[in-house]
Amino acid sequence: MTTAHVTCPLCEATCGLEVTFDGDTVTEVRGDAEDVFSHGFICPKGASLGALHHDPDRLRTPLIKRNGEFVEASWDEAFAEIDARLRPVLEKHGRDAVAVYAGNPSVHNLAVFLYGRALYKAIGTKNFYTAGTVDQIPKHFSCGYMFGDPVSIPVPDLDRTRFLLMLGANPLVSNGSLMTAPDVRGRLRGIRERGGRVVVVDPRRTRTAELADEHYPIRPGADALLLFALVHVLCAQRRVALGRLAEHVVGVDEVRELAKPFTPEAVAPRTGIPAYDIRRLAGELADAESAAVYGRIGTTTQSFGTLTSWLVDVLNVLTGNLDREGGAMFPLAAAGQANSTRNRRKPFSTGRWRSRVRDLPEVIGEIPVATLADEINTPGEGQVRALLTVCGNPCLSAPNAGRLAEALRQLDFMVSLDIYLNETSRHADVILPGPSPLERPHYPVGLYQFTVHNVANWTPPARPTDLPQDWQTLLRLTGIVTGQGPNADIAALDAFVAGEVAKGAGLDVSVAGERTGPERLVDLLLRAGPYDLTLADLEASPHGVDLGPLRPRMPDILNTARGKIELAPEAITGDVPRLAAELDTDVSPLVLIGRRQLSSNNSWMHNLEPLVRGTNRCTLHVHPEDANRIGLAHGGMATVRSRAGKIEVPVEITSQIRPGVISIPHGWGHHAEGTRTAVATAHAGANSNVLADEYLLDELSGTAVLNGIPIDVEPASG
Ligand SMILES: Nc1nc2c(c(=O)[nH]1)N[C@H]1C(S)=C(S)[C@@H](COP(=O)(O)OP(=O)(O)OC[C@H]3O[C@@H](n4cnc5c(=O)[nH]c(N)nc54)[C@H](O)[C@@H]3O)O[C@H]1N2
Ligand SMILES: Nc1nc2c(c(=O)[nH]1)N[C@H]1C(S)=C(S)[C@@H](COP(=O)(O)OP(=O)(O)OC[C@H]3O[C@@H](n4cnc5c(=O)[nH]c(N)nc54)[C@H](O)[C@@H]3O)O[C@H]1N2
Ligand code: SF4
Ligand SMILES: [Mo]
Repeated sequence: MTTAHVTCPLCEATCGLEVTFDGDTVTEVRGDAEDVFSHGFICPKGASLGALHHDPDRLRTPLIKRNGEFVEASWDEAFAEIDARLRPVLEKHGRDAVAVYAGNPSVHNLAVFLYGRALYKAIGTKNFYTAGTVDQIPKHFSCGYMFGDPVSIPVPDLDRTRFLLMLGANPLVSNGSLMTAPDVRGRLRGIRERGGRVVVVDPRRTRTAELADEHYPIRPGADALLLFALVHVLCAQRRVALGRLAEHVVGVDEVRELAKPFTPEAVAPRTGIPAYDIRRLAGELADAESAAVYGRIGTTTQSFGTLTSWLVDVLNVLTGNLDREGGAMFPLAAAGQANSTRNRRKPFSTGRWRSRVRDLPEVIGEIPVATLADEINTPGEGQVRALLTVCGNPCLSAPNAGRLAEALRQLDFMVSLDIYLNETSRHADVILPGPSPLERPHYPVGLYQFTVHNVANWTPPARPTDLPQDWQTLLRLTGIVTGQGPNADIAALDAFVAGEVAKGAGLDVSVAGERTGPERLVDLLLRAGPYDLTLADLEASPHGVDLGPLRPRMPDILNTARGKIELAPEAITGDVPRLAAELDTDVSPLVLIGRRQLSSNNSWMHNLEPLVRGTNRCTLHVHPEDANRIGLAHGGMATVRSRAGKIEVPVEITSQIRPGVISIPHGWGHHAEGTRTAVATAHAGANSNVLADEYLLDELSGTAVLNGIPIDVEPASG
């Protein structure tokens, strides 16, 4: 028996786990009680790391499609095939003809996080897509314009705050997002034990709402109205108190003006929250000794994603809680901290290029995935003819998934870096797998930028593997797209990447000694970081290094042109009239929202028996009143229709959802032909993104509306 201590790479919480092996077999995974951050916390997904490692369906060799069937291939054959078929597309049709889609695990996979960029830059396409445009891009947009850097996203100081106002987030299930915090339940209880309060705004009475002091079941998409009304009350009652932020803020008067029409009475019908409650909430927020407003995916993947994301921080500023202990603070990561004075960049801007077909602006280098199908379907110069997916399953995660799947069939060539043959990778011509989480090193560079407590924890590979590491695969692809052929000198390319990282950090690359790959990059990033750490220091601390509670970072953090917090940037406030128009618009009688589930990880962990056993979870939640009116029976089937498509799902009647709203979780629908995920197929469920409309976007950021989709429901016939 041996044990390994690993940082779980499955979600944003970064829990420390202790994995026990009998030889090469995982016999147990439990929370590492000595982990400096998670103190033994674990969730069902983390506990299934062994099942993932041993999953017989997980790919272990490259696959090449020959005459419509996948056959196993050697790595050399796979790269030769890619070279032979991708290079002609680049040469004949140019770089924009090759699109990239990078999915969520790109952030959770160290090699992809560090080396993906080199490949994407080498491809040089404007058609760069990620899961961000079905996720958090509105927050990058708002913070980019307010603070000057799209990664300067404040996180609630969970362990010290006395008041938490949380909108569109269910961290008891999601384990937190843009808020790296193992054991959110314990931390929220801590707030209450300190005499503080937790307020949740969510159309559903979620587990998080159950634990809270107050729950407001808001109408989907109305958060910006609610937040504006809170701003209105603070201004009207002269309760704006900037505190020590005062000298750093511009735009307060503009915000006060903009908030005028959004009285509690005006927004009450549309939000479904009584004016009286809104006033009381504003008072509680202003009175709190310290407070943090936090919004997550229910506030970003909706019509007013950017305005909502902006107003969250407007409230943090107006109450003097930004960058203050117990408020909303900016972490200081040990490695890869992009937003400090050492790394001054150009102030944030968007729309540096636009999408060809729908003229949608680029945000942080990305085009909305909602328009990927348009770019594939529409002939003309710059048409997308080849696609590389990296750790992504857009056929289940992107809007109008039905149309996207059809579009993928039209591509000349497609490559998927994926560990499964699933709904998306089945469309590929070549699939390149990678090592399991237990066979690669890990360090959550990206997630530590959003942590509620500064920590650093390095994970060496727990087990050896015959597979190439993902960074080697990415560099071989980089060789191909730069015309060096399928057998480029990986060591030379790696040295180049390391040289660039060292240069950016003002270091000589030789300080990292003999190390190569991600080890060398992380060592360089740590050395360049603010804590004077090296990788050797972390190697000597298998349970992590505690770098202390969050500390104020103002004004160092500010990177706007004026060096101030821009409370009312035009790029954002230009969308306020669209919001004001909402006050007079009729609402759809029935809208669809999503919901996450403890034992799911978006679309891709449904092939693990321990996570799918039990009752079918892909059900439609509907309030008893709506069920009665529509004639839906508990346990019966419903047909759900939107402009984009139609699915059938089993009905679960529950008063935990507000009337006028139905909920279906995303990431299901594993019935596609030609996949190799036996367990998932046996628990297929339905794909809710067949219903999501690719033309409904948060207008500023291009992020898809996945919450608040107008819908028709009827009992399924037969
Ligand atoms: N309706 C609706 N849709 C949503 C959402 C919603 O709330 N509602 N949420 C959105 C959000 S927030 C997100 S982030 C997206 C997620 O969207 P995606 O990132 O497109 O989808 P995932 O389900 O995360 O799929 C991850 C893929 O990566 C593969 N994979 C996992 N680990 C590895 C690895 O280590 N290496 C490689 N090579 N591959 C790996 C998996 O097999 C899977 O194919 O979905 C979005 N879609
Ligand atoms: N177990 C599990 N954990 C996960 C994931 C998973 O699939 N499963 N996915 C991971 C990913 S990629 C992400 S991005 C994070 C997301 O992390 P969270 O944002 O915490 O995720 P959700 O549980 O989807 O919570 C969103 C909530 O918003 C509510 N909501 C919907 N529409 C609205 C609205 O208009 N207004 C308001 N106020 N609320 C609304 C929904 O009812 C839901 O409860 O979770 C991550 N963690
Ligand atoms: S909460 Fe997230 S990081 Fe922690 S064990 Fe579960 S999946 Fe892993
Ligand atoms: Mo996400």
